[in-house]
Amino acid sequence: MKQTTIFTLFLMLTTVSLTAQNSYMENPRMIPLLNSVAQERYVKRVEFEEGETLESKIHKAARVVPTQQQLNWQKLEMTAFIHFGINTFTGREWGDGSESPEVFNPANLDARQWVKTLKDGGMKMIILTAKHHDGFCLWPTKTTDHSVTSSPWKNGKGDVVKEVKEACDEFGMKFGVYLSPWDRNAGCYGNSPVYNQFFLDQLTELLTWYGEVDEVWFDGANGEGPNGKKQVYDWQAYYNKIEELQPNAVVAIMGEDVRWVGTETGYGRETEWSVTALAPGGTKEMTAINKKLGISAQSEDLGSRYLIRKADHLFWYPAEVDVSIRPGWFYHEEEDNRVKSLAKMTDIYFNSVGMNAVLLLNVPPDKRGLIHKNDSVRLKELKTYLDETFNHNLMQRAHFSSDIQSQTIPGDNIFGAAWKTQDIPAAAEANLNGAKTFNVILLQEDISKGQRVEQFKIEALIDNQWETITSSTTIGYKKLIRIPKTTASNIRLVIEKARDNAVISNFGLFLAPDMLSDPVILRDKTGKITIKTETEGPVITYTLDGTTPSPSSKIYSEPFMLEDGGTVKARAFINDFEEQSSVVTREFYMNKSNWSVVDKSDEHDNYPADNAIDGNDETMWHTEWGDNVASHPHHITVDMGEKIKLKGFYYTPRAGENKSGTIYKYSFFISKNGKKWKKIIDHGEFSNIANNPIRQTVAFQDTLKARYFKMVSHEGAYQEDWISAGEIGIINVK
Ligand code: FUL
Repeated sequence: MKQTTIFTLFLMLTTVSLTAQNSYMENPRMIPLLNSVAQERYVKRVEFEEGETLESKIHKAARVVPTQQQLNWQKLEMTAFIHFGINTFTGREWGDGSESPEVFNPANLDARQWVKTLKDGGMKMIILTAKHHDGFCLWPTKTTDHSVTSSPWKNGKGDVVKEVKEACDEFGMKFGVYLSPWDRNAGCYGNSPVYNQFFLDQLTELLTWYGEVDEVWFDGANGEGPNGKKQVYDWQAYYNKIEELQPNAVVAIMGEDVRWVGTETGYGRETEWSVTALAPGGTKEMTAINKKLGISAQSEDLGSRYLIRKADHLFWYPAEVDVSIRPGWFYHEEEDNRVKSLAKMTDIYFNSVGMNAVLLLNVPPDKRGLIHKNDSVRLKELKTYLDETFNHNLMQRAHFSSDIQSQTIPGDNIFGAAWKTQDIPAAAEANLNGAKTFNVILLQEDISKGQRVEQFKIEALIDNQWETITSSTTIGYKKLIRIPKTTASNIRLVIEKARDNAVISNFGLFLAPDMLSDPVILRDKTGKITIKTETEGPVITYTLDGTTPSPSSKIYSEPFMLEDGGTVKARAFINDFEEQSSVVTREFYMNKSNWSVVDKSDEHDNYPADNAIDGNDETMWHTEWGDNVASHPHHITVDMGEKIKLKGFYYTPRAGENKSGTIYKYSFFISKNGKKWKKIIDHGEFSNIANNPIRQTVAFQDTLKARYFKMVSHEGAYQEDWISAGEIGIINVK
C-alpha cells in the first residue's frame, strides 16, 4: 500500500485529468495538481534511469515534492517532545527494563499543564514517549504487565497517553507517539517474529485507542552491542500498519517521512536538502541503497550534485532537529539549573527552523508529573523573543521592481503567492521606503514545487554603495540568517545557482532585540578560573557558596584560583543591573596538577594518555585506530599523588564534531597503593552517549578513599576497537 501509493512515480505531462483528481481524493498522500498547465512532479521519490545524465537528474531533483502529510508537518516548525516514564523516577537516561513499576507514581500529573505550557511556548505538536527503551508502557496495554496498570499511580487505573491526547485535543495541539523498537523488558525481544507481532500489537493499541495521531517516532537507538540480543525488525509491517490505521501520520527517524538531522545538539546543516540521496526508513531495500552510497543520517552531504551524480534514486526526506531543553532527555532534579539559556534556545531556533528543519524540543516533566517552572519560564521567554523579532516585517512596505510585482498575487507574504525566477542568476530588488535597520533575513521557497536554490546572496544599498551582506547555499522551506545590525534603503536577493527556476514565496527583514548572553566559566589545569560573556559590556557577578549571584555579589574583574574545585555560579547584567542573564553553574573537581598517568593500554603518538588528565577538554587521549589495532579492553591508570576522598568519577568524550572512540561500557577500579585494586563499577554503561556525547558523571554508592584509579573500556559507542577521551577525573569530597 504505502509502498505502491506514496512511492509511485507521479509523473504528469498533460493537463490534470479527472483520474488524477479522483486518485487524490482517494489518497490524500498524493499532491493535487491544481493548475491546468503541464506539470511534472515526483511525489516523495524519483528513480533514475540507467546512464541518465547529471543534467537530467538535476531536472528531476528540482521536481521531487513532499506528500501533503510532509508539507503539513513542515509548516508546524516548532514541535515538542515529552520524555516521561520509569527513568523520571530512577534518575536514569536508559532504564534496563528490570525496574519495578512500583516506582512510577507522578502524584500530581497534569497533562493539561504540559500542553498549555508547550502551547504558550509556541509548540504545535507534542510527541510523548509512550514506551522508552526500558519497555515500560505509559498506557494500559494488553501486551505486557510492565505498564501503568502495575503502578501505584491512580491505583493502576491511569493512562498517560489518554490524558495527554485529551489535553492536546482541548488545546488544539497535534499529537504524536514515540514507541521504542528497542525493548529491554520484553522477554520476546530477540525472538524476531514474536517480538514483531508484540510490537505491532502495541502500535495497534496506540493508533486505535486514542483518535488521530499525527507523528509516529521510531527511535533507531540500540545499545545491545555485538554480544546482545539480535532482533530483526519488520519495518515494512510496521509502516503498513500505520498506513492502515493513521494514513495522515508522518513516520519519523526509522520511518519514511521525517529524517533525523544527525545530532542531538539542536543544530542543523547550513546546506540542508529535503531532497536527499539518503533513502528513508529501515527496510532492506532502503538500507542497501544507503550502504551502496556510503551515507547515513549523520553524513554531512545528503543531497549535493556530487551525490546525485552517484545516486540511482532521490527522496523527499526532510530533517527534524531533536534536542532537549536540559542536558538529559528525562527529568533529573540536579539539572534544574541547567535549563538551556535564552541565548542558546534562540541559537537553536535559528539553526533548526532557520535551517530548513522542524524543531522537536524536549521538555521533560518532573516526578510530580509537572513541567518545572525553570523550563516553562524559558519557553515563555523564547516565545516572547521570537514574537518581538518576527512581529514586524520591515519588508511590508517595500516596493519591488515592476517586473517582479507583475508576477505576484497579493498574499500573506511579500511576494504574494511566489516570485518565480525566469533565468538563473536572477535578482529581486526592493526599495525599503526609507532607510531601515535590521539584523535578521528570512527566505522561503515554495516547497510544494520542490527545493531548488543552491546558492544565493543578499546585497544592500548602504550609504549609496551596494554591498554583499550575506550569502548562503540552500533555502528550502525556511532560511533565517542573523547578521550584524545593518541600515539600508534598498535590498537585493540574488539567486546565483539553482536546480531550476526558483520559486521564492517569502523574503522578510526583521530587527531582533538585543540579547544578553550568559557567562561562560572556564578553568585550566592549575585551577585558574576565567569568566567571560559572548557580548561585550555586561558586568558579571559570581558566587562560590552555591547561592544565586545577585547585583550585590562579588563582581568578576580578573581570573582567580579554585584549586580544590567547587561550584561557581555566575550571572551577567546590563543596563545598570536592570537586565540579567540566566545563572550559569559549573561544578569543578580537584585540579589535576599533581596527577600522572602510570599505565595505559596504548596511545596514538599525537594523542597521548596524559591528555585525558590535563584539565583541558579540547585535548584528547586516543588509542591507535584503523584495521588490526588493539581492541577492548583499553585502560588508563592514574596516580593522583595523594590519598583523596572520592564519591564518583566523570568521563568527558572528546571535544568537537567527530566523536569516534567514545566509550560506552566500562569498569572502574580504585586502589590505595597501586597494587591491590577494588572494583567499584563492573561493566557500567554511559547510557545514550552515542547520540549525546557529553560529560558523564557517575556517583559511587559510598564515599571511598584512594590514591589511584583505573578505568577500563569494554565497548565503544560506535562499535569501534579504539577509544578516545577528552578528560577523565574524579569527584572529590571536600
Ligand atoms: C535516542 C534515545 O536513546 C534517547 O534516550 C532519546 O529518547 C532520544 C530522543 O533518542 O536515540
